[in-house]
Amino acid sequence: PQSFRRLEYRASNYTFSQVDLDIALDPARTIVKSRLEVLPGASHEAGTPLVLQGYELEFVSLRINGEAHRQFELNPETLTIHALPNEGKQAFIVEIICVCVPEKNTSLMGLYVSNGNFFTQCEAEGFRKITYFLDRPDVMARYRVTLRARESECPVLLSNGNLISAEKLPNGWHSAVWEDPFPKPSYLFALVAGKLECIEETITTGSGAKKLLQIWVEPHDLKKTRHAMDSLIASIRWDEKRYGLELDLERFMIVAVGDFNMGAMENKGLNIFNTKYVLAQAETATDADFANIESVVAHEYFHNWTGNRVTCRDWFQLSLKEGLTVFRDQEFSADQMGTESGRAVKRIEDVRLLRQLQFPEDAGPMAHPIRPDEYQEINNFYTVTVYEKGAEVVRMYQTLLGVEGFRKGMDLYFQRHDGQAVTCDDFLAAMADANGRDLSQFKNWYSQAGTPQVKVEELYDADKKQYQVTLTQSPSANTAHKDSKLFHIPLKMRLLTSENDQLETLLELTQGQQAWTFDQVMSRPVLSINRNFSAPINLDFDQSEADLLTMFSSDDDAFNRWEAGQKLAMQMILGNRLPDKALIEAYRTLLTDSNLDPAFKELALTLPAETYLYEQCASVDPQQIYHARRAFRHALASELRIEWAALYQQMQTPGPFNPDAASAGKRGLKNLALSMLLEADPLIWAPMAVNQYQNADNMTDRYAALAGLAIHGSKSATACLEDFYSRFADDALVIDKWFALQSSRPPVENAESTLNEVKRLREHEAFKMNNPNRVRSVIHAFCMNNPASFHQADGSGYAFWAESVLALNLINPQVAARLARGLDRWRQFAKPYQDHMLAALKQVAACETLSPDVKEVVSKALG
Ligand code: BAL
Ligand code: ZN
Repeated sequence: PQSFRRLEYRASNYTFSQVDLDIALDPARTIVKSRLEVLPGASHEAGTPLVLQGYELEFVSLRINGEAHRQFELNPETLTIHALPNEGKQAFIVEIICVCVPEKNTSLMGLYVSNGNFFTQCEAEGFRKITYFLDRPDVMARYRVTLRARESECPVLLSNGNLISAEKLPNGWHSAVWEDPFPKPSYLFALVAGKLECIEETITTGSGAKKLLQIWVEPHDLKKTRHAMDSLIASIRWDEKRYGLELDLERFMIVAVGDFNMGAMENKGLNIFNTKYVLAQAETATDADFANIESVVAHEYFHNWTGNRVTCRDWFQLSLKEGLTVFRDQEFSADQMGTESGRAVKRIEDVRLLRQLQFPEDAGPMAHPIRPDEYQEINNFYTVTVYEKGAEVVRMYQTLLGVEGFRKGMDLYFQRHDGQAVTCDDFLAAMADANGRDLSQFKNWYSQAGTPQVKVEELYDADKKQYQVTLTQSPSANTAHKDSKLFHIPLKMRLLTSENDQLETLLELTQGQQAWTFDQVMSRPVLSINRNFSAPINLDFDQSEADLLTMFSSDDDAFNRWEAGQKLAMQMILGNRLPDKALIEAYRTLLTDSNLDPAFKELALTLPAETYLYEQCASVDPQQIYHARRAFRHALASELRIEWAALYQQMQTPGPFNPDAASAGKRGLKNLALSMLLEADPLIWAPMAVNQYQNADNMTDRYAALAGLAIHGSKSATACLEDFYSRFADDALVIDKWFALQSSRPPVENAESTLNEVKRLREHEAFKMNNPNRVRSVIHAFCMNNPASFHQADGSGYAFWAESVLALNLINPQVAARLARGLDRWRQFAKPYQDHMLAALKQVAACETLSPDVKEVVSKALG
């Protein structure tokens, strides 16, 4: 397979100034006419051919400067045009006609049909499935798009930018012309056509300009769009206030589609979203759904500046836009929480996700720097490393430079690069120059993979009242090599003392080992370090359980307070211990503290995920970890049952449903209490759960009750599951929840194995192998989100995985490749798991028709 390397970047030989597209939409045969104004590129060499990318297209004709042109070669992935006028030294016009077949497109890249409507997905390299093109992000052009379709089938015709005109055509056809005033790369092109309706609102932005905002959905979903619209307006306001960035187009549209590979896509002025991240109503969406919609709407909107106005020079720079935009959406969501403790809760959630998903990636065969050096299939690099670790790297600039310094850097970045396709180095230079800082060592975060480790050693001299901390950094064992460079690591710290007289300071660890001494420390302090998770590292700090308990009860940094509790629980679970008396009492004090945010309590009482526990073991026995964690949870449930029962009552939220952070936090804690009560005694508490299930006025409560019953093996679960299905049979997103709940159910004593149930769900009339949301809710949920059921000693889970990867490979390579990542960490497991995983990987690798996507993942796992 072909590999692409970052250092082999060459500027394009040719570029386009203007692109005119005329697209006649037909599911079976869409005719695409393009007119390209071609210019020699910055590195143009006279006489070189123009090589356009094109994939799965039927070529019809080629003209240059109005004349039929025959000097070209057609290959499966390229159209190479020779004998260009004037050796290509001056501008010329290329006109191409080609055909694509949207109804046959199950990859959901390029132009495809979903429920009778047309949609596109072009990032990263989908535009080449629509027409022959220089399909690379550094070729930026103005687009004028004419869409034609049968009016009865496609009354709505949308593309990027502004609507210029619309007209009726003969034979029941009609057309619309759209023009995007901003030059853009092809990956930001979009069209949507079909039977859709919208809600709309006009707002006035900071400079006084009027903007039209629209959210387009299938007509029956209109009632579920209010929250997305509110989220969009809040995002627009936030970006004006925090970064002085205004919406630049006359209109901004969001369209929801039920068949979509990712969460959403930031096409200029025409964002296309997975329905999952648009549609919400109290009865059908959980608090988590509401929060996710707000953050994804914000993320895509923020891309308008970080991604679209300033884009990536090449795909190795993906984190330039993604890391930065995730950081921006995290900050937005934190502000939306409305309180300091809300901000901390959001930070804890973000770090938990990073450590559950990104740390394992960085420790496995797909480890890559946030700016990768090499890939075979770029679709495989839309990873938690590029996104979430990328966001951590951006956050570290802000930690080092301060909020104001970071803003100065952003301002300079836009001043220098608006309208350009640039690199991560350009972003770093803007941050450094705007603040007069030397960030040359900080660059290593972009080039080295792996989670660094920082060892902490402390020394307190009671006579001298002196405290010393020594920090030693080392690269991750997975990615270290002889030329590994040192990182620039910002670590926030504070000495917790009974006098409470030490302030928070920022340590900058830049050498292999550094020591800091603090004077006038009157009593032995407890060190609170890497506060608010200021750096994405693993701490190697042998803190005593007594110190951890002190932090868990009183650290003023909410993140580290939470972290201390997690560390205590983790050590006990891994040591196969139950919570000791001191920890139970600490939990009890925390749960009954009426000054604490309920959302924080919920996080503090939620145990580290199994997959995070795996990361702490040299040889993972998944069943042993599952049982140790479950026993620990059971002890917490029983020992604190009086507190759980009281919280269940206290955390009720009477009155109409409100998805705001405070209400959601209460519901979260109430539902954790319910789950703990069911854990303590399913027989006693099942009737209360059934009552909550039946009488809930919102999905959060209804789903939590249903999940509690199913997970804890209650006899009432079956009837409630049936009821749930019939209540919501017409709502695809809710039926996804129904599938996912059953597929992610951990093993239940005396019940059928989850695998058998998953196999039955796969035969269910509502299961569709070509709908990514449905597949993710059954197959991915089981293989990637249900470790205790998936990792069976007989290897049956892995055989199911292999069969599913191979089936999906033929339908949708991206969805298949995502699932293929499920066995990345096979080497980490004990026998016999490891042997069965290896066999399953080899079975997939042996397939002769593997897509490049799956092939890259599986060969790296085996490599
Ligand atoms: N650019 C792909 C989808 C997203 O990150 O917003
Ligand atoms: Zn993004």
